[in-house]
Amino acid sequence: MHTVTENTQRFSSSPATVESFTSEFVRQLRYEQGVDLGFASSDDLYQALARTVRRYMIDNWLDTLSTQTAKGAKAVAYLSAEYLMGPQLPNALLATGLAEVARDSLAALGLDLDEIGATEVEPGLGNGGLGRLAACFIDSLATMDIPAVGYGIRYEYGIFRQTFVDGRQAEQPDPWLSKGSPWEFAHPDMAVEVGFHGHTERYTDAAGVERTRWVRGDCVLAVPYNYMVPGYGTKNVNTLRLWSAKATNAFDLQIFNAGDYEAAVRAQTVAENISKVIYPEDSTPQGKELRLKQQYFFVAASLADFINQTLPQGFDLTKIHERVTFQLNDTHPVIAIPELMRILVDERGIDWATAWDVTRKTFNYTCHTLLPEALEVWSVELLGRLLPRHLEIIFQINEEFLAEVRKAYPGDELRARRMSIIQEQPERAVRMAFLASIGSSKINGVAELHSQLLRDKVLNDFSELWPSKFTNVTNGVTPRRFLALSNPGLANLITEAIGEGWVKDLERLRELEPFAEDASFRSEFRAVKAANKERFVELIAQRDGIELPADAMYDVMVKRLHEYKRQMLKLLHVVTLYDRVLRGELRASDITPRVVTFGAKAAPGYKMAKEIIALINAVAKVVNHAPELQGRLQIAFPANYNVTLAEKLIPAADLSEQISLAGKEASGTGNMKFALNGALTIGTLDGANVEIYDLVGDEHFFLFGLTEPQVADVVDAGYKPGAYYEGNRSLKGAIDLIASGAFSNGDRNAFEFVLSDLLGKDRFLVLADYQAYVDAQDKVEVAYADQEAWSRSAILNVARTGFFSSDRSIQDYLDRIWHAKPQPVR
Ligand code: GLS
Repeated sequence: MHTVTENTQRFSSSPATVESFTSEFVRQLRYEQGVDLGFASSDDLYQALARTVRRYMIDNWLDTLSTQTAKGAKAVAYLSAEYLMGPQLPNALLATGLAEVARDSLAALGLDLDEIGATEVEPGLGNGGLGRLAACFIDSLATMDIPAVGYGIRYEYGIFRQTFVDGRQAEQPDPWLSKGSPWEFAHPDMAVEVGFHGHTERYTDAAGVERTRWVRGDCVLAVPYNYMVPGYGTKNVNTLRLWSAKATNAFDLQIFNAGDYEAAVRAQTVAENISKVIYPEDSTPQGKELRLKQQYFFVAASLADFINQTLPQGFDLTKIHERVTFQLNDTHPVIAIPELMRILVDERGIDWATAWDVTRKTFNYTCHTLLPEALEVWSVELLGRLLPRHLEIIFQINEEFLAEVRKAYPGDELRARRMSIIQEQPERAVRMAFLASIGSSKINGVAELHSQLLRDKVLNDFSELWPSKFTNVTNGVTPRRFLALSNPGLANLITEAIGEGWVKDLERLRELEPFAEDASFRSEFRAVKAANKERFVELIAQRDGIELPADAMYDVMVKRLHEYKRQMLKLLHVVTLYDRVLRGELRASDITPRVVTFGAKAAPGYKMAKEIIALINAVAKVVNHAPELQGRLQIAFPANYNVTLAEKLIPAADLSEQISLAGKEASGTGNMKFALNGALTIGTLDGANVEIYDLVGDEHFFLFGLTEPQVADVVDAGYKPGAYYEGNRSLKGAIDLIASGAFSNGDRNAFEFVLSDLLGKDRFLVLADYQAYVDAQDKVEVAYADQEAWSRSAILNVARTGFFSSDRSIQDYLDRIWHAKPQPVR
């Protein structure tokens, strides 16, 4: 139960009583679901409940729309291929302030709110941090009354459901829409046609001007589905508009009548495939035609929608930048840049120079990576075939841009070649990050260190040419979902200590600092943490059949499985403890009871990541049954880590593992959620860890590992992982134990793929950071033994990480990039 009290129904357009809520619920059940209470299935109950709650947001939503339209103020259009929303019902209850009323109404009918809520299937329309960030940002935009719309794709299948078969990852489809979504509003009447293929041709228009047009080869319909995005503590309810693909001509009756049923619906299948499934890739793009189609599909629909539906009729598009800023969430939507050029030049007859000036003022670009392999490129061949006019436009942009470079750096032909949008090797391809950088007003990284590395390394030539284009906006997370909702115990404790208001003004958590010195507050804080562990233990027993002790240190590493994030390093620590116990170097009774929890999906085509998952499960199987370690060390690896699980797990954590190789994690946002919920971080100076470390202070953070410049030095000097292995007894012990078959029924080759890479290449310097990590873990053990000091540190982590509210991120975007203003609904 959440009792964050401040968001009462005062923002609701029609305040609900238990009676009115109950009668609406029963009405929904009867007249929308078509069932009697006595016959309702759990899904009927969920659908009716969701529609009941939704009903209390709609008036505000429509008022928001009319307010924003009437004011004609500048809007933010967030273009993102992913929105990892998480469960909708609890957030809607929080925003409307209806949680208590709903609970009481249902109870009066003999129903349980939590039980009904638990049947919700979360929309997994994102892979990880990038998609979750987009979801946090639209929450903050709504809360801060900013006219904003999120544009994306309504994937029919979300991110795959992970299961383990013999410890190995298997992927199941996620048909999240199979029972329908009560949160969406379909508008087939507002569908937009999106074209592909075809060719371009020159022609002379009526005024005698030479022009170009794109003759599209085929078309699909983009059907918008609207979702409400309720702000917290405000009447403002923004819109998330997700596009679904439909065939223009679903069905060819002539072919059908001739008997070829499959051919008759082929067009439908081809069209609808576009929004069928989200690509399960995180940080590495897959050069798939369908993916480029998805990108153009949602971006073209979104631009057309904004221009034709949101802007007043006849609006002068040379002023579009005064009315909207299109934020490019990574490179996925970057094809929007040539698309706007095409609209302005080809469709509206605006001259190229003016159009280019306007386009650059309209877009801004956020880069979310540092991995060179994650910078998307599309082959010239594919782009030219799928979007011939866009390729021409890109070539022209490039030509003019290179002329500018040559003028700025006469004679520096190498530089011009480096900066060209078109790469020549290994194949001719369009570098989307370069196109984004050239076509945007501002380019931002997502943490201080990341933005610095963008300037100094990844986009160095561009930052030399246009230093003032570059800025930083450190990521943030919504305190609504990740504190108020997910950790009601802590939320109440905070409110009791410092009063209301912090949910919308998270820096106020600073006022908690003196409470860290108060023994009775610390004891209440520990009680909350203990209750959160109990709650998690219960959930995981039910969900996964995993039995866990509640009275242990919860050491948690949850994030996508990626070599650079170094789940291997965490695993080597566990294996080291086991190995040392086996050798008699360490008494098991000296180990602080710990539950090491992993949660991680691997991209289905990422072999190394999948092998590491198998290895973690193999180690877990042995360690969890080793008689020596009973009650001391246990690994929990629940399958299918998602937002729903995160909301239960993060509040239970004591130790947050943020151990990526310095210079690889752009920001991280899990790191923020853990600190905000009172976990201490063990981490490297990478991504936003750096800022967390600076804010919470060295005393309250377990820092270890090479820094980014040190990493560069080690690599430049010719890194030899084998030397670390040979030179470190406990590291050698751990690796040898794996190689001996101890975790694979004696099979010495089972993990050869992982181990030979580690000893031969180790691209992410796991072995180089091993000893520092194990030493830092020893410090964790000592620190945890002093529970008073530990809770003091944990409370200070909460008090000092208010900076990481996504409200602050959005304020930074507004001040540094967007310059849009709040338009509160009266
Ligand atoms: C990511 C980065 O890897 C994360 O470090 C970052 O926190 C996130 C949001 O900015 O973006 N980039 C990516 O492709 N997936 C991510 O999670």
